[in-house]
Amino acid sequence: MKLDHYWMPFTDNRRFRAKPRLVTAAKDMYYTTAEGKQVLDGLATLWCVNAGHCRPRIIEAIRAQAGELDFASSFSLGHPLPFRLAERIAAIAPKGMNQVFFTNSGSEAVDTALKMAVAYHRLRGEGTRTRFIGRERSYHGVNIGGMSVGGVPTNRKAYAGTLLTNVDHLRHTHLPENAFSKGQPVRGEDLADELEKRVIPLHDASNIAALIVDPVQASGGVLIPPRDYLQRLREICTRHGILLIFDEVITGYGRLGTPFAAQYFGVQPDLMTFAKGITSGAVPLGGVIASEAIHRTFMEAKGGGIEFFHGYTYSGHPLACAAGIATLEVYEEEKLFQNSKNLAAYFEQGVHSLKGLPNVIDCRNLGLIGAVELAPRPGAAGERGYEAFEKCWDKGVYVRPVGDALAFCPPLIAQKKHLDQMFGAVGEVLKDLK
Ligand code: PXG
Repeated sequence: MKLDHYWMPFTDNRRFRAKPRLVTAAKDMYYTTAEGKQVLDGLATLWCVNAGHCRPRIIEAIRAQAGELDFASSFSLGHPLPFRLAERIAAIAPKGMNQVFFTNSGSEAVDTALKMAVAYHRLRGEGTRTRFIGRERSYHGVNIGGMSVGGVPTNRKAYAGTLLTNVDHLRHTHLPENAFSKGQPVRGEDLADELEKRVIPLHDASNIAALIVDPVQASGGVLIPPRDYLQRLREICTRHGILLIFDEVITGYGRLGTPFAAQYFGVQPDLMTFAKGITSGAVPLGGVIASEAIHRTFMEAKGGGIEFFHGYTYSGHPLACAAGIATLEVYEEEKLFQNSKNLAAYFEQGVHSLKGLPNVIDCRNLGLIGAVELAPRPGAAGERGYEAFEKCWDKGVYVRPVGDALAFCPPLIAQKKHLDQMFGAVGEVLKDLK
C-alpha cells in the first residue's frame, strides 16, 4: 500500500511514512496492527473510546440506523433521534443543564459555545460582552475561536495573524512545587484570582462574555486543577456576570467517574461542550449543553423567527445519534462510570509507580487520566517523550506523547490487568531510556 497521498493530522508525516504504525482492527481494549500484533489502547485512542472498541451494541445500532434512515436534516425538519439523545444527555448532565445543541466535533462544539455566549449577552442587552478568556496550555480544538482561546503555543504560532483579538488568557496552573501530587494538587487555588485582580480590571467585566476552562487540561499535558481553583473561578464569574464554559470534550462521559467533570468538582458551568466519549469514538459527534436559563433567553427573544443563527448540515445526524444513544446505554448497563471510579485508586498507584525511574520529573493523575513527565533532553524538547512512545508501542502498549510527558487515558472498561500491562511496559521502557 502506498502512503503517499494521505496528509495526516497533527502528525510528523515524514517520520510516519519512514516508520508507519498502522492498525487494521480493534476489539475492546486492544488494537490489531497490520502485522497482526495486539496493542493495548492506553489512551482510549484519542481520549474518546470510553466504552472500548467495536462494542456490538454500538455497532449494531449504527448498522440498523444506516439501513433505516441514513440522513435527515435538523434544519426546520426533524427526526426523532437527536431529540431522544438530547433527553438522555440532559438526564445525566448537572441539574438545570438540559438543552443540547449538536455539532460533529469538539472544535465545532467550542466555537458554538463561544457564539452562544456572545449572542446570549446581546439578547439581554449586554452587547458589549464580546471578549473571551481562555487559559495557557488549554486545548479547545482547532477552529478559529477554539484556537484563539486555546493556550498551546505550537497550535497558535503559524496562525498568529488570524487569531481572534478579543481574547485574553489566564496563566496555567502547573506549578513545579505540585510535582508528584496524587489527585488534585493542594497549591494553586489562588491562581484563579488573576481573573478578578488582573483580567477583569484590564478589560472591564462589561466587555467579557465568557471564560472557557477545560477542567482537566488533557492534550495541554494532563494538568490537574488545584483544589478549589475551579470553585473560585465560578464565584468570580458569577460576581461579574461572565459565563463559565466547561470544555468537557475529554472529561465528559465518565473519565473522572461521574458523567461530567462539573459533577466531580461540584461546580456548575453555564455551558458545557462535549464530543469524543458520547459515541465512544464510533461516529463523529459533539455538542453543547446549555443551562435552562441561557436557552430560555433565546426562546423568549422578541420578534420570533430563528433564535440562533448557527448549525451544521450534520447537526443531529441519525448515525451519530444512534451511536450516541447506544453508547449511553452501554455506559449505563455496564456501570462504566462506576468502574472508572472504582479503578481510579489502582490507576493512581500505577501512575505513581513510575516515580524514581530515570528522567521522571512528575507523575500526576485524576480519575482515569494521568501522565508521567520526563525531563526534556537539552536542546531537543519532546524527543525523549516521542521515543518513549515508540518504544512502548513496540512493547504492545499505546500511550500518547504530549511533549515529554506520556499520557494515560484507558477505556473505562479497563481492568487491573490492563493497567498492570500498561504501567509495566512503560516502566520497562523508562528504565532503559537514555
Ligand atoms: N476540546 C478539548 C478539551 C479537546 O481535548 C477538542 C476540544 C476538539 O475536539 P475535536 O473533536 O474537534 O478534535 C479536543 C480534542 C491530542 C489531541 O494530541 C487531543 C484532541 C484532539 C486531537 C489531538 O491529545 N482533543
